[in-house]
Amino acid sequence: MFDFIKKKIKDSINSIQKKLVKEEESEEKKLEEHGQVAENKSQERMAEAPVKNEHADAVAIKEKQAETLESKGTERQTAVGESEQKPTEKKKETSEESGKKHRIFSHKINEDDIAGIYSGIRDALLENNVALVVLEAIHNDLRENLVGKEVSFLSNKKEIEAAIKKSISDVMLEYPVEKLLSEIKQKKPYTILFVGVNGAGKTTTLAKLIRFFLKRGLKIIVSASDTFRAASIEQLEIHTSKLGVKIIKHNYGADPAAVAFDAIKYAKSYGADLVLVDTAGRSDINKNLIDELKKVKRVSKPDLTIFIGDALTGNDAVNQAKIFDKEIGIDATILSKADVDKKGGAVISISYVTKKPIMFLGTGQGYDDLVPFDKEKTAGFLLD
Ligand SMILES: Nc1nc2c(ncn2[C@@H]2O[C@H](COP(=O)(O)OP(=O)(O)OP(=O)(O)O)[C@@H](O)[C@H]2O)c(=O)[nH]1
Ligand SMILES: [Mg+2]
Repeated sequence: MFDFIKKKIKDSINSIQKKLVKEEESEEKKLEEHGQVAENKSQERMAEAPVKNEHADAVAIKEKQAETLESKGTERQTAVGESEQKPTEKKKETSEESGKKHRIFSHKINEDDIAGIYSGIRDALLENNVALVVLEAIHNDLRENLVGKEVSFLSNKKEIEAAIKKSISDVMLEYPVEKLLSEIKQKKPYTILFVGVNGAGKTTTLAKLIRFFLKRGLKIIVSASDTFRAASIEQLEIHTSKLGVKIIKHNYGADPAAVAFDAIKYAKSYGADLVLVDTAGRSDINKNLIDELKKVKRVSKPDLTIFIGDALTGNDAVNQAKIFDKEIGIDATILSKADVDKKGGAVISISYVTKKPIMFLGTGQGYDDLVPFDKEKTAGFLLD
């Protein structure tokens, strides 16, 4: 994930670094000129003095030159942060000199710098399907975090990287697994409804969650509420029999809401902790699908409705999530196929646009390929 954006972020940080090097070089040049003037003045003074002891004068000139050179050397060393002088050799700084060094060492980040950093990453984020509103939020956050900040020559890279990471992490919302598990404990049975377009990964993600919840000792009933797509019931049955959980099913064409109703009834009598309701998708979000899901939701009264989006589809997944939220109401998102998504735009945008947190990322086709979403870790991948 984020392969393309990573390079752009590095490039924009490097351009700030170059700017700092230029500033430093021009400050250094000024200091050198200052040193040269002092040297010339001292030579003029010596030339004007009466010739008493030529040898002593030559020594004095040499000493003066050495002193000037030494002080330049000290500044050069310090400017690259490699001062190896012993404390006893250190020349006492005047306040003017220390002010100059301070200027060499640090740089106050201004609007121009932010424009530079932002223009570098903006196009990359856009090309990677990050939504425009999300870009604006990242830009504002960068401004807030960085303008006026004094960065040192040596640490600026780290500080800018940290600010970019924070700005991107700030636009994402996460649904902690602990929160989900504690909610499940408080209601029996706890019903989760899975919605999304066809092929998004609903059934596979539901199967991964069976594994996840079984590992935590929870009793699960599955509702085969996709009665629309051919072979959908068999596909789910393969998973439930492999994982060893009970499935409630009707025939194809039956009312999906009635299946969910029966599954919840069975779960109550069986003392199950969880009911996971699989639903059908459609190639586009049409009225039939919305009406069907509205009815399933009305009948099953889920405690949680999760939108499953295919991360590979980028902005399409974000727009679908918006529609599902408006029409049916969603509480969280799981993005599947993050393992094959090189861009990462949906991951960055979806929670900002829907204001609903991301719960997990699907990272493969195996039952264990599901990782709790961690926004800081995710933003960290950008700078690896
Ligand atoms: N690489 C990868 N493939 C995935 C992931 N999640 C699902 N898939 C694959 O995506 C395809 C569709 O997954 P399904 O779970 O059948 O999707 P669905 O939303 O239930 O589709 P419908 O039942 O047709 O609505 C399958 O081939 C899955 O193996 C994932 O996290 N990574
Ligand atoms: Mg399915």
